[in-house]
Amino acid sequence: MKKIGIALIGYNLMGRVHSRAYQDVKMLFSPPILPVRKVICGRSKQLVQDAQEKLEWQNFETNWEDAIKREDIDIVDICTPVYLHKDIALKAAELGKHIICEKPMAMNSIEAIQMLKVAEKNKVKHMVMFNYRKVPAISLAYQLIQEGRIGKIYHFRAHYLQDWLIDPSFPIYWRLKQNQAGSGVSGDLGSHIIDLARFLVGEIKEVVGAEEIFINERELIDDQGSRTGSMGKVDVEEATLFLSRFENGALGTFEVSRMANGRKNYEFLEINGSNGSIVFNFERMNELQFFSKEDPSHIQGFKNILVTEKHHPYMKNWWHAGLVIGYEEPFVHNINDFLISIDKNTNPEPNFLDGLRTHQVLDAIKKSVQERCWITVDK
Ligand code: SOE
Repeated sequence: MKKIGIALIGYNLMGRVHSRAYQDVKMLFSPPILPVRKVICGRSKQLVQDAQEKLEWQNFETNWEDAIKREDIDIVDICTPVYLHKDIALKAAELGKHIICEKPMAMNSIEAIQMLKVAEKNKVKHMVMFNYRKVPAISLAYQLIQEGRIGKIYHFRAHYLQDWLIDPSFPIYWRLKQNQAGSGVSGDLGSHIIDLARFLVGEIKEVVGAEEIFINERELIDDQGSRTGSMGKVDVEEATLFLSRFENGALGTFEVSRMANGRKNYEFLEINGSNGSIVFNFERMNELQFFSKEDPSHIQGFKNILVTEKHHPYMKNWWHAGLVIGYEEPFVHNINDFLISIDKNTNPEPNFLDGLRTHQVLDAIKKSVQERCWITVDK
């Protein structure tokens, strides 16, 4: 059996999710190449050592360059704050290593273009971890749209809402700093629904947006993560709304927020077409609602499809019909697809071009907010 060595850079939430995904893909899927958790990397020796033990990695490093240059590493998996993505990805590509990168891919589209070019030049495989694409219900929605079951698409409507910034005493950590995260909620949550919009409906032509910071000052923390007692200015948006026109004529409505009280991870989308509609809510991620105008009129209405059958996308490797899956599984699907693409020498999806297209939409939203008008997405 072919094996492939992984270096994981970052051990927080995404590092933990990716670590489990490597384990699950090995145990439950039949990837053509077996991923081996060779080395995990993070700045704090104590924390990375704890993570190495708990997440079962063979070694640890505290310097990412040392981790990725190792001979036994073939895939570099980037789960760091956003401002580090570009340098790690460029170095990994130059060393000929394949790359998996968390979203948003970069600080902006200028960095994203550079990353794409260098990965292509060095002929390495690249993936952006837009996990929601690989939720079986979303893959089924894609299939229904491709089969023409909802007809010509008129509307795409999406919200992605969380509430962890509602507490004014929540401090400024890296996700609330422009120079480390690149943007606020737009890049973090908006990038997911922009990716889903592109995946399900098509390219976005133009946008008009509004954004807000409701709590302008929050407590600063030091390098160790301890509160300092001094206040700092929040420089990334907490909520963003935007409208879009797609190249195929559909209209889009998007809303993302970290200030939507009571909403923990409410990712909702609805697509209306000439022949039917589709509704997805991540809180019920094993279900897809489908309305078809083809149904006889006396039984027309939204039907709820439980997407757990063996014939549903990605479900044949999981349990049996009716046994639902959760947040982590779509990461397993992405990693399995990535390993297949390395083996077959094909292009994995979503890849750095998808990451770049998302950034081009994010940049257009930012410009629209600044100029208070519609902006054409620059491709
Ligand atoms: C933010 O709270 C976050 O962890 C995002 O960064 C992830 O991409 C999303 O899947 C869940 O929420």
